[in-house]
Amino acid sequence: MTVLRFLTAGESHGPTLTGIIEGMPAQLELTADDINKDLARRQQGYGRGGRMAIETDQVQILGGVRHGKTLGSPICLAIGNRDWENWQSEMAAEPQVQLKGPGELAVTRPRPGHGDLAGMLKYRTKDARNILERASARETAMRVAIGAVCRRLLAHFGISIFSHVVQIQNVAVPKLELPLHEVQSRAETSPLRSIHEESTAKMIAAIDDARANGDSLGGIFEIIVDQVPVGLGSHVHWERRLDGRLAQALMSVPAVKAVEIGLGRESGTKVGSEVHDEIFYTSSSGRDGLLWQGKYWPTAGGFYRKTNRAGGIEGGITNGSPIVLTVTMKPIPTLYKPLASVDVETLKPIEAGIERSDICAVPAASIVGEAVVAWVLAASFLEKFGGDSLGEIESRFKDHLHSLCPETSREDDRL
Ligand code: EPS
Repeated sequence: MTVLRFLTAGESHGPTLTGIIEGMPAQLELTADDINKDLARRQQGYGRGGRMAIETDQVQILGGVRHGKTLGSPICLAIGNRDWENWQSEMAAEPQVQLKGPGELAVTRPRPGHGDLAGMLKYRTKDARNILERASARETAMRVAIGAVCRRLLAHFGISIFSHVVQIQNVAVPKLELPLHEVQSRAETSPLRSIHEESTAKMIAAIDDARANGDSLGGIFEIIVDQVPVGLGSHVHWERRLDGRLAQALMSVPAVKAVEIGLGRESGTKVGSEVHDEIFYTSSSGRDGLLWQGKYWPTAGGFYRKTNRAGGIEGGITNGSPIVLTVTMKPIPTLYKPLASVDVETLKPIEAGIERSDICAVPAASIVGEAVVAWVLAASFLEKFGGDSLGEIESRFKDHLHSLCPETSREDDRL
């Protein structure tokens, strides 16, 4: 079923992060710049730590692309870690004879909330570095690169994905009725990806407070997928339901603790008539829709809704409304004023270790969220319309859009 797959490898302070995507069609325009833009977006946001001052993430495309277009072969990506320079002995692949023993560089004070202790017990090591290097959110740089490739595919078919931060700790952005392009442009120019300047100032103050107290902060962000056609995902089997797949992908982003779709948790507190989106139909083709090949295509034929409480998914299938996801991130586990822990070597109580970290990374997490959503959508897009080359996919996509409209689905309109 899944025609698209990827693997990533690489430690936070190792030489490089690597990713391979298999299943992308041939002929898709793709350059390193397309990917670097998203890598730069992930590095921003008020509240980040020292690492982002060291790195300027840049991708190298090592396979699968020739003269600016994909070949249909596996796409191999690499992002070097500049910080590797400072970690060459600690993170060397070869045995290090100058070290006194395996414990010399060991990190033995696990941080509550991080993967340190559970990972050490699972992988039978007394050095948390063997765990934290891969549990680190550094790994998300490659997921953003892979998501950027998926975003190119989706953009070719008119589908766009963006995000904005709606809460940091207890500072919530008020609900504003803004056109989606305005939400997007405000988020892109805000230091916290927030669409409301007053809230941004309060969020910055909250982050400054947390920093002064040696603490960290989480928050909530929203992801919107716009101009998505009806028919991605399926109701027929559990693992094909798009809502389930999106939730899994988003929950796999470090520190994400909750994912909501549409009304989300609020839907459990309302009656059905306040939750479900009534169905209407218009035969006029002038309604806003998916802009593709210079023409607006209604995303669900002529069917439309006046509300979008479902968040764009019914029965595990996109219904033509924008997909709206709300994602909650917990505070980062590294605290500069550490919590209680136990030294795994001495088994004595001790303060948790301190690894360089961020105070708040919610804006960065929202870019990672966009990327993993792009991945899930690209995979389900290729399941529905897939082919070896872009042209083949375009034919299938056009056929689907035609089939949705009774007025255009005549046999002679088909490709
Ligand atoms: C991050 C890289 C890490 C952290 C942060 C995010 O680099 P370093 O550990 O060298 O500072 O800054 O990771 C975490 C918060 C974490 O818990 O691992 C990145 O590239 O986003």
